[in-house]
Amino acid sequence: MVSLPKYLQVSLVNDSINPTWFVVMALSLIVLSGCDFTPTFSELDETQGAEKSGENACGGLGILCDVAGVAGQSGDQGLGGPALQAFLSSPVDIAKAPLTLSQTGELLIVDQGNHAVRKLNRDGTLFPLIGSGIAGDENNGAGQQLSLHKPSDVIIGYDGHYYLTDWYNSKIKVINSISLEIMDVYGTDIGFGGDGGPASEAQLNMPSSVVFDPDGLLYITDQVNQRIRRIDETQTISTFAGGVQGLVDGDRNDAAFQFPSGQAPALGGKASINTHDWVIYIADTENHCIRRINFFTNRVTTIVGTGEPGYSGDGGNARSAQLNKPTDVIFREDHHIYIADSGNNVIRKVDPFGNISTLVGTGDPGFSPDSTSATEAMLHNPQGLYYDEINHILYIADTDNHQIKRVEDL
Ligand SMILES: [Ca+2]
Repeated sequence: MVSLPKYLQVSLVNDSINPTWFVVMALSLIVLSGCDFTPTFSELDETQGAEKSGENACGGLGILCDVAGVAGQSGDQGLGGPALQAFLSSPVDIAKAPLTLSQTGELLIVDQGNHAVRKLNRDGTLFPLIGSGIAGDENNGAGQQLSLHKPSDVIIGYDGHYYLTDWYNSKIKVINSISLEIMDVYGTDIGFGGDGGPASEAQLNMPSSVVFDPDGLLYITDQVNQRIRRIDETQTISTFAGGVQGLVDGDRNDAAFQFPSGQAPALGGKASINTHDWVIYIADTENHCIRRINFFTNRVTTIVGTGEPGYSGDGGNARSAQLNKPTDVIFREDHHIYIADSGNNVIRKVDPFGNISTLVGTGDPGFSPDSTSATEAMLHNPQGLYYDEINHILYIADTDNHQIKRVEDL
């Protein structure tokens, strides 16, 4: 057991390295408890003293609903109260905590401008979870005693712990979801180095997101280093794909990506994984494309976009369509993908046949009243997505509106 990463140790101890176990556990608990993220009127009525203003009855297929934050207003006020009246600052990512944890399926929000991760409880109340709110890299304690610097992404590992991408610190922090203490840190300081050695001693350059493959190996979009790094079962880090700036498909060792770089670059290159088919999807932000890495063929393929920025192609094949600085892409189990087409202020959707459409947004930056039809509603530079497979809800980090929104989509 000695140098195994924590997530594999837990899995092996439980004799359950197969991620299917985890999904089945989560599904069965959801079924048993009948949990849905959105509280109903009756649930709130039963909760003495609950803030009625914290819930949101908005809903319906294709209707865009507010989840947290106040439209167009950045800040950190209102924690401990209704999320719809609390302030966020440039939120960029969302994840839903599994019901196998002691918590109850709450939503995690990466509140980048506040250097923090917030927790949205099922009753609609927003709480601080990780981060002091002051930019830094302190590790003296747990939860709010830790400091972060512009975190960009969070996922929940097969071990149930949080894998937080601390973007401006160029580190991946593994945070115990119960004690909220740091368990592991990958990356020492900004730069490039350490391939072939321990991930804890390597250098990353503004990593923007992490994903796990079904074997529990961790993949990092190492944004400014223009590559995907991999941490294997011995905690050794290597370059998995890319390494130079460009738009080159083919063998993953020769492929090239173009993620934002330079002084204070924009966020880019977030990825997600299709664990059924062993495919990683990458928002190749400055190539205005979505790329795919197939684990079996070891090839990188461009699947959405022409390479030129624009907003075109809805109703046709995604490969001929134009995107503008996509930041995030997520996969749905029935082989749809969603794209945070950030520069176009919209969310695009690609069906299993490769046809692209716009699910949310008009193309114009702005915001709209709660309960607006998604195709008539406006977003402003959305940079993060999460799809809740159980409830068919797409969550959107509407970054420049400082809000989290949701839309039901089948
Ligand atoms: Ca994420």
